[in-house]
Amino acid sequence: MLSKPNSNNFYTNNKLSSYSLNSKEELEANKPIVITTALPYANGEIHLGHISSTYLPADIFTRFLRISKMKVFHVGASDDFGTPILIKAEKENKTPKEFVDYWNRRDLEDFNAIGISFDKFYKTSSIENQKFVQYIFNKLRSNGHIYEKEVIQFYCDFDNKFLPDRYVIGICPYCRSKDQYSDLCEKCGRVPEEILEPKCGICGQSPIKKTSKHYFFKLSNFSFELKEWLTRNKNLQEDIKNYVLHWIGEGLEDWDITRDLDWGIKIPLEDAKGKVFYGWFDNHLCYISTFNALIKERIGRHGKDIWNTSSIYHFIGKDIIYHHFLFLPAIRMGINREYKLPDYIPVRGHLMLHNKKISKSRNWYIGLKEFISLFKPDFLRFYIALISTSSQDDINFDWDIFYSTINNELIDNIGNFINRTLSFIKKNYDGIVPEPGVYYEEDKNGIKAIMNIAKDTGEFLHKTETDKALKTILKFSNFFNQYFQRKEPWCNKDSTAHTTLYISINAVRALAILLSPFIPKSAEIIWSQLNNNDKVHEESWEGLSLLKIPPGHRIGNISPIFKKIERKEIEKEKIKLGSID
Ligand code: B3M
Ligand code: ZN
Repeated sequence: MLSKPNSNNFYTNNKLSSYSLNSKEELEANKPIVITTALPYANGEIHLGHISSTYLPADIFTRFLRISKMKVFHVGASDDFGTPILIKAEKENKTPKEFVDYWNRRDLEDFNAIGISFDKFYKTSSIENQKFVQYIFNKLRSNGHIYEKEVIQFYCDFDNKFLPDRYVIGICPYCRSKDQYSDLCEKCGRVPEEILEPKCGICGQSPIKKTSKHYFFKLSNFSFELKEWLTRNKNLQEDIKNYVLHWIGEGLEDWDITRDLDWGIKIPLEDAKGKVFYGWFDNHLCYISTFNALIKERIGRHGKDIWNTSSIYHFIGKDIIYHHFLFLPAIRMGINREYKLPDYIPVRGHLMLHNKKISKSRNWYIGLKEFISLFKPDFLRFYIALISTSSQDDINFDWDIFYSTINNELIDNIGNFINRTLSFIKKNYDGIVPEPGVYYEEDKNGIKAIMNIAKDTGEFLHKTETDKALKTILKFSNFFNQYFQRKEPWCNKDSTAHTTLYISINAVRALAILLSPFIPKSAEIIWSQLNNNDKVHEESWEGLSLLKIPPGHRIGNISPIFKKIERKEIEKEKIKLGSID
């Protein structure tokens, strides 16, 4: 069963016909892709829940598309307006602007530290967003989708203030949960029409009611169009679509988009002094205004045409479905789709911490900054990516499973294979990749595995199924560990061993590229130990399935890529967290 390919060029130069990305129409057309991630409120630090529900899945997807040579733009921003921010800034004796500027910087620092790679991270309070939001409002108004109405507002006589949204706390009229904000029930995800047993959020007294003129967006104008859009769009998760359709069936309430506050985007009308837009009117528009600002910076053009010819992805967590499946598309419909609607809205569930809901106030919580001061950011990315399903199901962070996943899967499986291949060549061949000799069945299977892996993993990544993609990579690495073990290249230095090492080093190369969307820093280290001149992220996904490391190539300086986590480090974190059942 011995055979030898005519020439190694067969593997190195051929374009692999088995691999094509034509499963999606945008890839065929090489359409640009716009990726947005839900905007973090500028009032507290990024924690593991944010990373797992939104930013990491989006970043892995972004990095995968970049290395697949797609034109991709990932935009984000801090969400700077809203009453919780005002309340917190007041407590800290800061102006709202000082307060949000601090958190905008801090968020970006934290995102950078964990490798979330934005093309632009901006803010809802940017001048561009303010102008854009006012433009959209005027357009909605001239299209007849805005009306004025006197509303009876809560007013606290004690604090001398109108009390919008989070300044009022009470019982959700739908699900009867206590201590819910008047603008969003965190239990059932709905927006209460009228909260029950209201209390002032500042002083705790019962507020009185006063009238004030507000502007309303006629969400009800769009019931039919929304239904049609939801039904037609095949890319949206079915279960979500069904209950959003159910909400529409129950009848949509118009939205009050005005607040009696100073902090916010001003309503561009003479008789609307002292009023600003509701945060949920302006924040999702910041996806577009930030994109436009990015395109202006990059190529000096208006972004509209590019937006409208791109595939649009909005990555969100499941508690903001209502806003992204109804409010956001309706507003785009209300401006005659001057900016196109999303093609995809990947929605993910919450991250639980040892099976309990994350809560900062109950100290059941792990801040991102603290986490990465203790463990490599790539460890967190690897673990979360492996458990993150592309669905609304909640996933669970568990210190013991984190420990075993990193030590057993990342280090004993992937790290071990990479390290043993590199160090074997270093020690026994002076760091020079030997010329392959005979190819046995197993060797051919190894080559096949390399040739198929770009496609197999790419298909999952394309559907933002990071967990399945990473499991496929783990299988690949496991296969090569066994291959190396069975071939026993340490027994002799003949051509059998040479073939093994030649194939193995090319599998290491494939792994570096495969892992680059998941653990980008570690992938660069693997790449430099292979002694490649460029950066791994400059490679191409398609090319990872080629055997591009030739015989005679000299590998670089090597050292173990990862260091195992010690049991005591984990025990310390568990103690910090307190009672784990
Ligand atoms: N700032 C965060 C949240 O409700 C909110 C998202 C806005 S996305 C346009 O989770
Ligand atoms: Zn509720």
